[in-house]
Amino acid sequence: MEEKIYSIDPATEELARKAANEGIETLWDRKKAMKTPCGFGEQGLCCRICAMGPCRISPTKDKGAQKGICGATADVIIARNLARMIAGGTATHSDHGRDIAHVLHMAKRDGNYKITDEKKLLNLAKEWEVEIENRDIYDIAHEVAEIALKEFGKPFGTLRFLERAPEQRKSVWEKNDIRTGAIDKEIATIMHSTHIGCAADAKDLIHKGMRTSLADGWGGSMIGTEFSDILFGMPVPRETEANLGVLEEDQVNIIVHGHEPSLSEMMVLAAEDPELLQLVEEVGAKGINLSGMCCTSNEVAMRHGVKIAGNLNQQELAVFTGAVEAIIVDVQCIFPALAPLTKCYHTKFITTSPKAKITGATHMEFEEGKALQSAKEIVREAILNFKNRDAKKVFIPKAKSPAVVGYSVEAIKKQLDKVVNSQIDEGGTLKPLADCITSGVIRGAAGVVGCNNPKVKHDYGHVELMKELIKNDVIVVTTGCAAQAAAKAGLMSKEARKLAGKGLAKVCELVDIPPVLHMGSCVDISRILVLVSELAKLLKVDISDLPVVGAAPEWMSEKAIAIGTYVVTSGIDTWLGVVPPVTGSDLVVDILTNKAKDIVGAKFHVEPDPHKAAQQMIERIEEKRETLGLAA
Ligand code: SF4
Ligand code: MSK
Repeated sequence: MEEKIYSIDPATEELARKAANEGIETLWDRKKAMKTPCGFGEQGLCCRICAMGPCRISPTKDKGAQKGICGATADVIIARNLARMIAGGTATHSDHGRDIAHVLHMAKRDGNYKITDEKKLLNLAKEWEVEIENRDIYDIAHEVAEIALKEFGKPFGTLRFLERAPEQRKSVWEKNDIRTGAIDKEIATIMHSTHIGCAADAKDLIHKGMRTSLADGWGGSMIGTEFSDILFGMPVPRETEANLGVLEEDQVNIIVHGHEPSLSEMMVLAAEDPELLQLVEEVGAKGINLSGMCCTSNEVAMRHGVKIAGNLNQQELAVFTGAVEAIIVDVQCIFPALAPLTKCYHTKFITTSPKAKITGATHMEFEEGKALQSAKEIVREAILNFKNRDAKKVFIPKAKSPAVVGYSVEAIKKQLDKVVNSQIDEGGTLKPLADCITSGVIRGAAGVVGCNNPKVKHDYGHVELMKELIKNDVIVVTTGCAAQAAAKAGLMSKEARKLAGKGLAKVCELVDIPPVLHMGSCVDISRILVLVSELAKLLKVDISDLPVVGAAPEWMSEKAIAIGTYVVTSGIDTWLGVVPPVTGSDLVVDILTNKAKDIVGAKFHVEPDPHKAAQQMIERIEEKRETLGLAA
């Protein structure tokens, strides 16, 4: 059989090859056109922070420039660049969180945005000591939203959600001065400290990066997750399908792509509008087929079962099927390549956010004040475009897999209740999971998250790593494009229990879950933080003591760097499958992959081979079990 070169996913492989044969450019062609990547950039040895430069440091010690014009060493330049990447990622997730907080602030009983999960809102109000007695639920919501918005710029104090961590973790942060203040302040401080002629101490810059990263996971991302649940509903297990085979030949195919659920939720509603469905009939289509790509897909799959068209590397291929009437985007992970590509097809490429206008796209601004109206206008455009489809160009691959998605922490607890003896134990906790871990039936847990990256065969890193982990009785929780890789590979179906080790398979059967749990979008990694915090509290240990590990096998974005850093800073060892641009500094590499452990009890590991990474992760889990005195 011919070797697969692009992807382990049959739909991607089929379309990528077809595109290559037909001379249609994709990310893999542009990757090839880059030829050998810049050696300075790969190692992080270039600086363009000021106009005295750009400066490049020779990778060979004692030969060539060893300092920038200002005197910055390789250590300083690399730590500065890394800190800026963390700030970039934190800003991106947090601005998403801020937008959702604004949406909650504008929610009203007769508006487009309503409160769906009152219980979650009331719990949060109590957590934040907001008065709830004899108050209208919308007044409470507005006050909670205002408090969240103040988390971005409050002049004093630390982030409220940090209090959700176990005491031991909070002490680690306190002792090391990593307790994060206002979200925007942390990001601004990094930008300030990394300006020409400011901080020049690599260790301190990484320390600042760690503190800022907590403003992502325990700040902006957690606000995004909590408020999305309050507004749009708590995810619960739902069946869906994943891969480009979800596109329908006889329907109007609309793909939502990007991140924020405020747009995609309205698209779900608009696609059910009777007037628009009438228009669908008039144009000769059999219906509207809404599907998603990247994290916005995870959001609507978790809450409505909307089908998953694919992950990051598949966005161009979706257009290449010739069957997509519109690809509607908001923010993040949207390839500008979609603009010229959609010109070769009938597909409308519609941008909606003032934060992400793209030359060559049609911009239809999504106005949250008249959200449903805006969504309907966008859907109407897509329907009217059906008649422009060229049947000769249509090629929809067959591949798609069934998946069960929607495992919020609350949903996991509900599943676990299936094995709770209500005579003895209270339900609604993670205790059954903790018991499975302590008894050794499940050896531990792994969070596998992150993007696709053409440096790795598409989905290979995610899927191979997850398969190896579940085979060894390590339960996997996943988000983002990694989750979509798992869904496409069938790892989120009940059938996947067959691939799990004996102990994990038994647990999956008893509590009726797949061995790989879809926990949502990238901001939903905050759910994983809540999960490990609750587990640690149950076992009366720090997060860093738990037999849990993290991995980002195909990461690519600044957001992923911020995530990796907050996961490590929260006490979880994290494996990266793609080498970050830091190898030009022995000092920075040593801090990240060694000394970080002395500060926060966890560190980064870099291992591109997913099988080797899995073995290392399992060894780490076993080491932690031994230290905790858990069953061998
Ligand atoms: Fe060069 Fe220093 Fe300016 Fe960077 S900050 S470009 S190293 S002079
Ligand atoms: S969408 S950040 S490629 S996971 Fe969240 Fe996927 Fe990474 Fe974007």
